[in-house]
Amino acid sequence: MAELSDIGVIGLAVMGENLILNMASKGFRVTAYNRTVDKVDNFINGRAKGKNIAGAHSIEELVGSLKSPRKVMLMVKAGKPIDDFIETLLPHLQEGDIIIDGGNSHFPDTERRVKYVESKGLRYIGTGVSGGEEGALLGPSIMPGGSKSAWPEVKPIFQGIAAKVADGSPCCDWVGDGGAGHFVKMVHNGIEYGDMQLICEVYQIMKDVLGMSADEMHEVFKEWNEGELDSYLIEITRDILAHKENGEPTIDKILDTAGQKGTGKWTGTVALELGIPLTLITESVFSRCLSAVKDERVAASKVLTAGPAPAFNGDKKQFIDQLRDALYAAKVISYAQGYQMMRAAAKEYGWELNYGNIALMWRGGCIIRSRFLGNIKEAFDNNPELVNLLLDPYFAEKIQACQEGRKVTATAISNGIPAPCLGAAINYYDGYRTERLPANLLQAQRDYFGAHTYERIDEPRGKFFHTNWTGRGGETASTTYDV
Ligand code: NBP
Repeated sequence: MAELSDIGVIGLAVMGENLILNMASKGFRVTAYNRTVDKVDNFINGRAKGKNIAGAHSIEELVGSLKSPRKVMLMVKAGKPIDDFIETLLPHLQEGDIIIDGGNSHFPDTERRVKYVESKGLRYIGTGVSGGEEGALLGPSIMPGGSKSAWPEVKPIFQGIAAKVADGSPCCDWVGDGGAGHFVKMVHNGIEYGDMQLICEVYQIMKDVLGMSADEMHEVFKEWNEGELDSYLIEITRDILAHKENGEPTIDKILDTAGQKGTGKWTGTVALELGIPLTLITESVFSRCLSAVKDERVAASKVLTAGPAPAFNGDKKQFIDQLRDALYAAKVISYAQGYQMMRAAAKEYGWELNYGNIALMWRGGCIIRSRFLGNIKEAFDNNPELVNLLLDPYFAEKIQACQEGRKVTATAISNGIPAPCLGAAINYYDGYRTERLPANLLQAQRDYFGAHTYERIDEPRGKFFHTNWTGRGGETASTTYDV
């Protein structure tokens, strides 16, 4: 009888193939299957040749090749294909077997699928896998959630193939029940949107306000990558700026419209549903939307000509330091908002999230990997109940030391350069630390037109008042006061 495999993987596109090769390189035997079966033979006779990888030409053959409890990982397009494969697999699997979805599924779908598969006596894991093609092959960040009893069964494989940080800790740990794994992956992707847009805003300010060349910017990003901004995205920006095509910077030839696949939009939508001010990530999604209407912007640039022309006559070196501070502070604020959202979701969905471990999972292998995620891990390890990252002593001190960075947003506005995410960051910071916001006026307006009532500063919380503002209204208050 042929040797049984540790795991089966369905889906031989870029992620599936590379994950299988990664698993095999770590000593696990894998059976590969794909809807279009030709791809199985191509893979087995190509990249998988001579490795501990078997090919299956049917679901029966795949399931029959696996050790019990069987583990089948789906690396296929998110959405209906996942539901279809679950239905196809169920009749062939036995109680206790495990179906794993490693694609970018939306977490409510995973919540539903966990319940459904568990109702059939099997177990289900929905896991975020980040790091793209290279990560999948050499070590991704893996964020699994779902049927907790399945975790010990897959842990050796997942932690075996995951990226490792300097002390050898794997960038993979159990996230939580239901759709928690895919939720955390969604927030990761949202943070990725924010980090990318922040770097882009800094790039445009350097280019258009300071008039820096791609080579000069390359040098600045190179230097930043050796300090506390050290991260994958700063590193690739450094390299992109140095890339030349016929002696000219390649970056200057690229059309300024950005695409998106939807995970940033999900993050913003869920933030609105949870009532979390996830302002920076949401602005980064809108920035991509605005970039996409290129023709409209070109037409508008000919009509809306009023506005300042960029001109800088300050100390360039000092301003570059302020840019660095603004970027660092805005990143901290973005992560603070992302973690607030995870706290809110944990409460809403009954998940027990370990925030320090989440930072560790993102510390390596994924697109947002960075040095400062190590500091975030420390912050939550020191205080797992930390309400807001900005209140952690390390980050509170750091952000207070970055105050010169606020001049960047002011300079961008006075030079007519859009910087929505840098602006969102400083506005959130100032809003969060403001003891008395103008919401007294807002609530008065609500009470004026809708009798929505208000609380008073000279009365205990929870007592509600209504004023007959015009003398014409009645004394009846609405019941819709909701803070
Ligand atoms: P794709 O997302 O391009 O999916 C290709 C796979 O899905 C192939 O195996 C294809 O089979 C299968 N498939 C499709 Br398309 N429609 C199907 C259907 N109706 N029924 C059954 N199978 C179907 O592959 P990928 O880029 O490797 O990504 C896999 C998952 O990982 C996705 O959820 C993706 O969002 C996620 N992800 C991707 C990346 C990345 O960098 N690419 C990073 C992180 C996560 P076929 O060969 O028969 O057409």
